[in-house]
Amino acid sequence: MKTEVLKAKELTVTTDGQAMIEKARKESVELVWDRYQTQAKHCTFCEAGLSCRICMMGPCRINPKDPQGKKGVCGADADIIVARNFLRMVATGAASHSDHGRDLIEVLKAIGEGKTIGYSIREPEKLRSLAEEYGIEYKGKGDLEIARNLAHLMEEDFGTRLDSIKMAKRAPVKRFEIWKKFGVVPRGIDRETSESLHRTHMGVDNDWVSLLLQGARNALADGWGGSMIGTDLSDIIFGIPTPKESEVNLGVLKHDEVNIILHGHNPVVSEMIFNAAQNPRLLALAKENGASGINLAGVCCTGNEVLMRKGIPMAGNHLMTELALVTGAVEALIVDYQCIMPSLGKVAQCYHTKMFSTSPKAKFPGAEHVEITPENALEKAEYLVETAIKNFPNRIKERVSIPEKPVKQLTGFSIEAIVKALGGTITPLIDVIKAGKIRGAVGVVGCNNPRIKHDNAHRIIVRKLIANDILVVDTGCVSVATAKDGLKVIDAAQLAGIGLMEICNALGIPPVLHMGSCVDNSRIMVLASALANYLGTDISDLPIAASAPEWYSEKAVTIALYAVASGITTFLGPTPPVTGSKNIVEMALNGLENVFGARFVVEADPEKAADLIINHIESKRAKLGLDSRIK
Ligand code: SF4
Ligand code: MSK
Repeated sequence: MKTEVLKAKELTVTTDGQAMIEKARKESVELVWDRYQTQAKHCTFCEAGLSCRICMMGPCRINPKDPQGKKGVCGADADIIVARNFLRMVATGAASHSDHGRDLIEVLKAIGEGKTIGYSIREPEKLRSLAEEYGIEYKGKGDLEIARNLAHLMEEDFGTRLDSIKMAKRAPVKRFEIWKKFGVVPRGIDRETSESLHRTHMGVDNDWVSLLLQGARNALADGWGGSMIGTDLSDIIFGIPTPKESEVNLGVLKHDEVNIILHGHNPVVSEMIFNAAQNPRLLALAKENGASGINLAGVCCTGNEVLMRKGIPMAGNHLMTELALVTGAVEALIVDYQCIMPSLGKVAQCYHTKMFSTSPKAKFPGAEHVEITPENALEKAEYLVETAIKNFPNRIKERVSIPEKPVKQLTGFSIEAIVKALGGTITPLIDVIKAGKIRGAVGVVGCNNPRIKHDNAHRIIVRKLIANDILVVDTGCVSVATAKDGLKVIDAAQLAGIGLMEICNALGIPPVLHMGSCVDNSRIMVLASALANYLGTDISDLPIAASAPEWYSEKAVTIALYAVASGITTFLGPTPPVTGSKNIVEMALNGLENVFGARFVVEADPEKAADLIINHIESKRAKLGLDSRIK
């Protein structure tokens, strides 16, 4: 079937993206949008969540037009099939974040045991505060001993026999009681994921409500467990992010330097590449090879990690990863795991770019595998940087195009940084929300998706929210979209409503605060919890919301579910594959309000989605007895 070639302007709102799509077309490089189009019309059974292939009596599918009609061979109806498929998505997302968290525990353990060169405890105070939370008697102990003890107890959290993981207790008491009431207090992190897979085997849990509640428990084990451990340990090992200036878009690549792109999610590898890129021997080698320096740039969430802590510039988000290579200016693409398209090795081979995989869990076609462990990380990182440098003379100058000048951004808004900007306590934030200058806050998070014009929904929603005096915090790929749109500089306060503008100018902050990578949504949970505790209420009472306008990933499904289960109503762009079950749709859009005090809202039109979010914030204000702009 011949498919229409869409113009670059129809695929992305970003001008650097448009330029590189056009270059790729001239150079016959296949991109994500080309493959999306060749998939033609999506299967309506799969889109509705009504196809099942979990056993060899099937595969089976139920007609979306007659969902109450035919059953699967085993007798599963539409509700069971949709719920099982959904729970498997949640389990995969939870496994991904939590395995990332586990890798950081292993680094902490290696530091404690003195087995690693290059990693250290950067934040001893945060280490001690976490040790206290875990009940470790730390007085009189050195950092390394505390690190060993903490690593041990955090490993226990993955398979604990206790009835709750440790960090779930960070939630407000009222929230924890709701979790208890509905039987969704997260137990061991691995246990929840493993149980989800068990329940979705043929002939185990065949009650759609029970399957969905297990989804909530599994998601909470991620949000208040695996992800939270990932964030806190990254802070301890690599430093708590503080506000710093940086730049964004493909213009951060340099004509005269060795360009190395860092992609994936875990900062363990990128931290060592950063160290290696400071090595005087390698800097001299770069000069010998005709380059004036070594330039690191990030993409996706590894990019967010090194941007938040080191100010390393950001080249782009999920749909920009292939396009970064199309510049022809990248000597090496170094990846860890998650959201790394298998196509990248092939795109790299269209240029002189060398691609390296580094995790034993994630290998890629067209990539050289250089396995990095806490023990060998510095040595291997130096090898990777050296190989990139030696590749610089292979750059074909005629094929290089770095499309535009970078945009400035202010990043690094950890909770600690936000509290510091507020003068050391969250009281001023509560006060300005009460006074109505800031109406509320929204976490805009998540990915890009080739089904949607790249970054378009992110820009529209975030601009409209700040114009209506709603503070935006963002993570993941959204954070790149808003930075490229110029919303992460203090001057962007001019685009905010009068109240938010006044606060941003007074504090010297942008109206859109970057809180990190996708595991760092856990920071948003902790902040929401602190606000609720301050007011002696529950998270679901606060004038806050979450939004994922362009999500694609199973991790995003898990994040959205733990946000709702934590009491935060979540607005989605793309519709999740659940429409085959009327019961589940009704539960997601309405019924969950009676369980968690929050629900899902699906609205693909970003203008309408922004209006719905604003309305939600104003209605929460009214319920709290604060002034409301609801007409
Ligand atoms: Fe078909 Fe049931 Fe097997 Fe699924 S579990 S493939 S619905 S027989
Ligand atoms: S990288 S999960 S596309 S945010 Fe975290 Fe971006 Fe989504 Fe991956």
